[in-house]
Amino acid sequence: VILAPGLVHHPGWLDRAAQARLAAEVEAVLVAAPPFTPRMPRTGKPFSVRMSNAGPLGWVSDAGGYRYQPTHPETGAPWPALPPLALAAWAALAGYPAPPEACLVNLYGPEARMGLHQDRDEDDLDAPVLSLSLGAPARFRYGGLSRSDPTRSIRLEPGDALVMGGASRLCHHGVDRVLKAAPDLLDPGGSFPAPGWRCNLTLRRVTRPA
Ligand code: MD3
Ligand code: FE
Repeated sequence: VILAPGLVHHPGWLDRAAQARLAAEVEAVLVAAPPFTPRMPRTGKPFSVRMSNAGPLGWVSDAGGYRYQPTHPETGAPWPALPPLALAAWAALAGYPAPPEACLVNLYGPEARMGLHQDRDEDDLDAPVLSLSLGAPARFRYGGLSRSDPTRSIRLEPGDALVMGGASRLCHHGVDRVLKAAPDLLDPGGSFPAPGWRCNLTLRRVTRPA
């Protein structure tokens, strides 16, 4: 489903079995790189979203600013390898010859939100950004290149993929709220990382390929 030029929604791209396999891969990432609480530049105000990363580079934010770095901000360890299923999703959906360098893992509790912003900390703005959703559904909002442009929102469900490239690469976006999953007696184990929580993987190319 094309939401705007360059912004493509793939509902249900991962079936339940693939969601469970990806969740297991992300669980291993979180053991090697425990979630940290990012903070706003200058003010130090904590984000409501907790984060971790996989891949050669990870996105971090603290009082010093936003940046990509090769190591965990608290443990100092290199980020774990990119989850194989995330790499496979990039190969299938990104339409870009170079592999992703950063997989940001966003963990949303029931009250967590992400305000409207642009992703522009990457040197390579030709590469798309790929998002994969797990766990609870969420209300995702997107607008235009200017912060004051009108916005629309869609519901992102677990297993959905979203590709943001081309004319949409710098559009504003955010997460209004995490939603309650429809009761599912057949699969009470489908919640990741915990009941009522949402996990989003954001795959990005950071440096320009040689
Ligand atoms: C649309 N994360 O980490 S991913 C982020 O669900 C972030 O965790 C949200 O925004 C989340 O920066 C949304 C979807 C996304 C990512 C990048 C975009 C949508 C985008 C860049 C341009 C347009
Ligand atoms: Fe973003």
